[in-house]
Amino acid sequence: MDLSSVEPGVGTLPPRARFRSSLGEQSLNGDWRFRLSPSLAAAPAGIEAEDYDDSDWDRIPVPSSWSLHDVARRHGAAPIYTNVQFPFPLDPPFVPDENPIGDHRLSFDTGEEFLSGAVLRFDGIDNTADIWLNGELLGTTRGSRLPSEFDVSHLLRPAGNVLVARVAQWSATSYLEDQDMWWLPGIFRDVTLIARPDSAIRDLFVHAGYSDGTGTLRVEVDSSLPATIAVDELGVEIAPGQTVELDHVTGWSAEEPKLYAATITTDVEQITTKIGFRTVRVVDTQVLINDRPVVFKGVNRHEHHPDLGRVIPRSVVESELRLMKQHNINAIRTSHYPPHPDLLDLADELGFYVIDECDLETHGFGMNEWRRNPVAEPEWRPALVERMTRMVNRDKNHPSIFCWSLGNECGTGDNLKAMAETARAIDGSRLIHYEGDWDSSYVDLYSRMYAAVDEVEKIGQGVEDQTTDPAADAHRRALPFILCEYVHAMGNGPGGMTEYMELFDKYPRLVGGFVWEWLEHGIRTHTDDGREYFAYGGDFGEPVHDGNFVIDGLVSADREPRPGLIDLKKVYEPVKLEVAEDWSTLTVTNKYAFSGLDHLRFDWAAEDAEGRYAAGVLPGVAVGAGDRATLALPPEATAARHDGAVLTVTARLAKDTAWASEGHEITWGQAGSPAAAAPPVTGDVPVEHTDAGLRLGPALFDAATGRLVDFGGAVVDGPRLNIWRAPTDNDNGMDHSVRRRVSGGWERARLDKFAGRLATIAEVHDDAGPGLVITTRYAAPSFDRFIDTTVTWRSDGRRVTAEVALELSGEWPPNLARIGLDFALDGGYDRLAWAGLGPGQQYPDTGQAARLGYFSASVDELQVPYVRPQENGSRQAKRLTLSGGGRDLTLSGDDFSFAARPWSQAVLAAAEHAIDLEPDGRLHLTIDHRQQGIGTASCGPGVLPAYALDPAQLNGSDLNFTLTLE
Ligand code: IPT
Repeated sequence: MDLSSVEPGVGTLPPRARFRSSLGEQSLNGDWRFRLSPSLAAAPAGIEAEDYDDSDWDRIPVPSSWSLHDVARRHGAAPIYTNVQFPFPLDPPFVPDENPIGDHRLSFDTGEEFLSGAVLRFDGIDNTADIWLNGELLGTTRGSRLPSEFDVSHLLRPAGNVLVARVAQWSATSYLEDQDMWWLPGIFRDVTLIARPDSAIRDLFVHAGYSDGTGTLRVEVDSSLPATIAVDELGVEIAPGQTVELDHVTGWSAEEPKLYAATITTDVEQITTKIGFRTVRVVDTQVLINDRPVVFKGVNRHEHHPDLGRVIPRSVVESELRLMKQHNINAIRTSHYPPHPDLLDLADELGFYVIDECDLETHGFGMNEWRRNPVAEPEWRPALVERMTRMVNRDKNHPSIFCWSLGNECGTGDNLKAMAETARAIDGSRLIHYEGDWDSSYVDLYSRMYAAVDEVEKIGQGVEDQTTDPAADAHRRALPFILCEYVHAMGNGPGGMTEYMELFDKYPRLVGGFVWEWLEHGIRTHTDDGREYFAYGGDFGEPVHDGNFVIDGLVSADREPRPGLIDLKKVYEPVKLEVAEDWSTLTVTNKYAFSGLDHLRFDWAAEDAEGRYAAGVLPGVAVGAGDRATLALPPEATAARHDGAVLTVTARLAKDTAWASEGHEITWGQAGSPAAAAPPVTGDVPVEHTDAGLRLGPALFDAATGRLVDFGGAVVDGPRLNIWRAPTDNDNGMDHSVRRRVSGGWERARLDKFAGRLATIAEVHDDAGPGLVITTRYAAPSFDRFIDTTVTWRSDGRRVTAEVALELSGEWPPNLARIGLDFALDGGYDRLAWAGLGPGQQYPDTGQAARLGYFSASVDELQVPYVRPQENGSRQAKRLTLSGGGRDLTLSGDDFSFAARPWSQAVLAAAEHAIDLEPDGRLHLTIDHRQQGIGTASCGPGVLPAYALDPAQLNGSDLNFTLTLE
């Protein structure tokens, strides 16, 4: 094997489109013989021989990522996760001698139809393989996520064919495939034998454009036989190369993904394919699809499966794309390689705008000042251009693809320009994308990742800084702007999505963005005693790794939505519904580019503490694409308004679609307010001195600590001031272990170690009646910064009110995590009901999906099981009732937030995986008066100033609040 070659694959056929012909295909997926060796030197010789005895080899399914299979794990294979850094020395084109080799063998018989000519196709082998059929070397595959086809016409026989693949984990081309994901070698996509006699069609190129109601169709057919192309639905029959203009064609868009079945027929075969009429153009810094400006509400999608690695069953792909559609996502960037072809078929059918990205990333060279970066070294150019050629040819017939991307994070270099030119020469009908060269001189979109809101706004206004090369400036200023990655969905968050969406809505040049990323890449793993968890970097003993940075998705590895996805659905809503404060009108903004609202129905419902008490439908909501209208709400809805009530207007699908059923909620709008805060009590019972402590109505305080120990029979420990939280990934910042950002400041200031000392405890008797005033000084070890917390307690005999006043002194880090009060409760409280925002979590800059209303949940249900545990589960309320213990306890106040957990915050912070969290038998309740936002600093900008909790800015109502317990 030549593992240090920088050349393209060897022995492969020229690339072509993928299509299905009546001539037939045979899948060679299935059980293959498999043998793993630790290095090429240790790998067995002679395996290509037909009579090689592989009877003592293991078996492995093909396709597979071998590191996830016991047959390989037993021999030392393991997943490796690195983000930017290469796990081996940067010594191109060489790779380490320790280079796992997976030998694969399959014997197969085949049918008559393959004997007059056939092609063998590998859809993806990571990283490189030598392939033999019946003892003869066919060639070498390179380019893990691109197909390689070999002509096997001269070798195939009806029975006893022996196919051998020697797969190496590392080769020179590993330097081109440094994507932020697990390194997972194997034959991970399908292997197929395809009947292709000389007379068969070699390639097909469908050109189907659309403008102003007219479709234009031309199909190039590479065939030695005459062919005809028929689109029955349009009554069209044309010859290859002939152009027809068609009236009354429905264009293809993500909103209305109309496809027409086409048949291409020759004397020997029939090919069926689907055509979508779609033209993409850049006009006045906007992207027009079929003449309409489009906003891309996208996500980055990697391919990962928690049990199978890079093998994703089609049913999983289908359900995840449906899930995307159900969450108002209309665009996918196939980060950072061409996806399994099924994805593109489904994107055509379900309706997504796709950026198809080439299998290329050389990010790790950046750690060495980009020395010897392959995209800048001439000897790599043929391989890079060939990769682009293979992607464009494989995927050129998909209407969903509006844009070709050269790759990701490769710095700059002339080979990228050569790739762009190559793509344009094959297919001038789509845009070209590459983010890494900010001058953007050879691309059609100005693309950036993680740019901050203020910079994006400048770009929207066209007043951004000049390009590095002044000659490129005019070109870039004429380009639409896209965020190929933004808002990093790692752990709790991302915060601040709304602010980006507002910019996309406001500035035509800002054509949208792609959230990083759709999916977490956890690997399902079990402890010795059988408990399940998702593993991340380092969990397989990798000496070099990037920890949980691989866990950064809107859905978990098994496609369970995280709160970020629920929020994104609201942020990406295609229709905006605004209910007037007095419930009299509804303002509807149709944010679709093409669709009216006929496919939706609208209903309203009014709810108060007793539940839903009035509801109805809204007839005739007709607002054209891009328009806005204000309609009167039905008089019954307006009349339903009263204190403590909420009106919700909901837009739902009026009938079943390919991705959701009739009734599926698209979005909603609300007005009203659940529950007014109960008025604080006036003190009319005196303090009693008892053996157990100081009693004030139902509250009993420990005289030595000043803490509440019993409330109406419930065993309580609190309140304790809490200004910290279990750091979120966004608090930790991008470099989790070294350059901690916000949470680093907390750690240095020891906010997690704050403890209170009772300063004074005294009785008062003033205009507001009798009460107990307790001042506690909170401080951290080693430092002289204090928060003096004074709580004045009063009771009417049944309830108590705590009036809290904080006073900060000393020097503080730039942010606090929260201003909260902690309580721990014994006695089995395990259910919470609240009036406020729900049902999901909400922080100052997240929780766009949280709605006004009345909610209840078990403590279990309140937890978000992040793979690496961290602060989660906060909800805003005016009134909160705990039950399941002795007597119900109710807390009320002006808007506060609460989090309730079966473990302490310290335990939450220390846990590395969700299974490290074990309930300790108490309910840990934090009542927050203020909290710092979440931001998206795990990769990108931190919390926006409006959502930061800066101690220097705290005043008045930030430091004074009231809570009533009953
Ligand atoms: C950016 C990468 O393009 C992407 O693959 C992923 O690693 C993401 O970051 C973080 O999860 S690159 C980053 C250094 C801006």
